[in-house]
Formats: sequence, C-alpha cells, structure tokens
Amino acid sequence: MADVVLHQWDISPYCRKVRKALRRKGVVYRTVDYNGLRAPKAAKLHPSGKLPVLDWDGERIADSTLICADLDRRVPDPPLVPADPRDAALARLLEDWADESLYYFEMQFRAAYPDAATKAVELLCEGRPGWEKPLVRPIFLRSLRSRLKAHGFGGWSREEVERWFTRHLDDLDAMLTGREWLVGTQCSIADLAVSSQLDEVVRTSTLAGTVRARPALAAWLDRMALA
Ligand SMILES: N[C@@H](CCC(=O)N[C@@H](CS)C(=O)NCC(=O)O)C(=O)O
Repeated sequence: MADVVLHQWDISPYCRKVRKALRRKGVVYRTVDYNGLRAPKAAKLHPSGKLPVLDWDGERIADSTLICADLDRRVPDPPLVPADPRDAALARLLEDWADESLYYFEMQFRAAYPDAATKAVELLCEGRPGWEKPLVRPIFLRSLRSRLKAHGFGGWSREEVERWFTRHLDDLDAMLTGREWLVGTQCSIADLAVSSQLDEVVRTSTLAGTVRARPALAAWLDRMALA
C-alpha cells in the first residue's frame, strides 16, 4: 500500500477538498498539520509555498487542483471528472470558480468579522501551546488582509460583500434544485471544490445560517458530508 501523507491546515478549504477527494477514492492517508507557529515550515515543503501538499510514496505535489487530477490518474475509480466532455468542462470551471473566487468570500469573513477570526485562530492553534494564540492572530489577520487587498476585495463594504455572496448562494441553490449534484449524475470535482469552500464558511462564520437557509443547498451540503 502507498504511503500517502497530506501536509495541511485543517481550516484550509483547499486541504479539505483534497481530504474529500482522498476519502472518495478510498485512499488511506495520514495528515501532518502546520498549526500555530509551525506555519513557516509549510512554506518550505514546495516552491509554491502553499498548502495542501501531498506526498505519495515520496513524490510531492502541491495545489489542490493538481493533486486531485493526479489522484484521478492514480486511482481512476470513482472518477472526479464526468465522462461527458461538456460536463467535464463545466465541472472544471466550477472547481476553478470555487478556488479562485468563492475562497475570497470566506477569507473576507474571517478577516472582517471578529467572531469568525476568533474561531479560525482557535482552529489554527489546535494542538499547539496556549501562548502561541496571541502571536498567531495578528500574523494570520495581516496575511489574510494583504491577500484580500491583492485580490481586489479591499474596500468593499460588509453589505456589498454579503449581497454578492448571497447571490452566489442563490445561484447554487437554483443549480441544485431537483438535482443531486452540481454537474452530471455523480459527485464530481465541482461538488468537492464548492462544498469545501462553503463548509469552511459554515464552520467559522456567522453567515452559516444564511448558507443553511437555502433548502437545496443545505441538503446537498449534507449529502456531500457523506459522499
Ligand atoms: N491554488 C492553491 C491555493 C492554496 C492556498 O492558497 N493555500 C493557502 C491556505 S488556505 C496557503 O497555503 N496560504 C499560505 C500563504 O499564502 O502563505 C490550491 O488549490 O491548493
């Protein structure tokens, strides 16, 4: 059996996406966490400087999208990408939208809402000595804010961001009404990527209720928890 190690932060939606993919493929793996002041060690694992990083028998891959594509090659069943070419294209586009757009809403909530920031820092310091928490909080928030600014999120009001986010939720709810999965007839990379981002919003943000208030979306999130 392959020795598979996921280098991760538990609160990272990208790491969650990879955990979901590994579980769906039935791959046995272990995790190494970079919580608290261990975080700088994560940057040394791969030139990308980011997590997740997956070690597969010593072969190291970074980036959740590349990791999932590699997993599909190593363990083809069940496939993460639909067989139909149009569905495959749509699934990959939704994956990219979740990773490159939806992600920043959750970052914005963690950066701007004190409750979400506190919860995120608590999770980020799990398993670490208590004295690290007050040191981690400003580093974490500074990093979130500079990445949000670089992305173009800086300057939007709370109301504007929430209005934008809830429109995305309405669109997802509409896409899922009367359907089990976002694309095609099986759970795909689109479901893994989008639900991973929303799971993290539900876990740390006061907007959890806003997400769960949409019936088709809430039922799909529950289905994804079991997929
Ligand atoms: N496109 C990458 C994004 C990974 C990413 O941004 N990971 C964040 C954690 S959620 C990270 O490593 N941040 C540390 C940093 O930017 O220094 C993926 O899909 O894996």
